Amino acid sequence: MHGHLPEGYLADALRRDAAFGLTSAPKWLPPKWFYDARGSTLFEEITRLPEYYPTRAEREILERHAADVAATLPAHTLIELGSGSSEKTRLLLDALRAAGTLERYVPVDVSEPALVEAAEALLREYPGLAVDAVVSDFDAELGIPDEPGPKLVAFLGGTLGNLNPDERAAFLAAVRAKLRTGDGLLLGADLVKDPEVLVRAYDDAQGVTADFNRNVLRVLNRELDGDFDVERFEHVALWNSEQEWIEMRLRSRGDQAVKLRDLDLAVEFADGEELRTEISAKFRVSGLTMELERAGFVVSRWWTDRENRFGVALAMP
Ligand code: AVJ
Repeated sequence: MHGHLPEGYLADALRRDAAFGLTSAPKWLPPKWFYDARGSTLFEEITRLPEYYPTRAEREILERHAADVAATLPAHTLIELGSGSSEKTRLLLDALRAAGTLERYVPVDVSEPALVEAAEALLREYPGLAVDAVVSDFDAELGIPDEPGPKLVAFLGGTLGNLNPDERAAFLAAVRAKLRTGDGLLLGADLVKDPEVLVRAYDDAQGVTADFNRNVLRVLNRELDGDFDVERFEHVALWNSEQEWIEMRLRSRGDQAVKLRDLDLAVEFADGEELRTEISAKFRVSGLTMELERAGFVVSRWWTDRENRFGVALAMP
């Protein structure tokens, strides 16, 4: 395990994000704070919901095309950013192993428990594979190691959509700067589609996404000694047609005052006031191809699922 994060880094980052976001107008919090143990479990549950198609659509693409990926990019090392506990990784590992090139797997994630669990399972399942987990905040220091053989950096699940356009450009350029000729980036992106389908994916009938959204308040309560009355915030998911992204918000039911004792901060919410918790941008193949080109990539392949809901691009420096 390579801890690229200094002691107290995450605690400080959370304090800064909460202090800044909760005193901004409108109030906002970055989505990375959803993912404590409970949040990660809720996200896993989301991926199995009938309404949440992206995970299944991306898996379909990888099931059909992982061998193509391995043939186009005979990587010795697979580096997976924001790996979580992804079972989709196995499709890539299997394809690279079948191609005979795979030597090393490097999962990169902010969550150390998720990394340890994933790394241990893979070590058991893939004897002979070197697994070197890297704890890193991929929007700060990427955690992409310099490798001798060709490396494939995978950023799957559509997580790119959590970044706003400026952050996205900076992120893609930073990944590009870590790659050499012969390396590649495998990028999963959710595609623009019927807004009703999109909104349902982020506002499911069982309320799992609502619970996931509110989880960020529980994280603040625990980590910053806060007193958010979690159930007094209503889950909102809406389609921003201009920006082409889904927004998740938490809407205050009634006027409320919240204290975060660790920050010595009192925050007031007016009735109906919304706290913005996530954007999840949806892409067009043409638009994302241009963004990749602007970051210095050449897009060599695009694959989509049969219903054209989700895309996976293979881009090269
Ligand atoms: C993990 C960022 C890809 O944006 O679809 C799922 C997170 N949020 N439901 C997404 C999420 C609400 C997810 N990503």
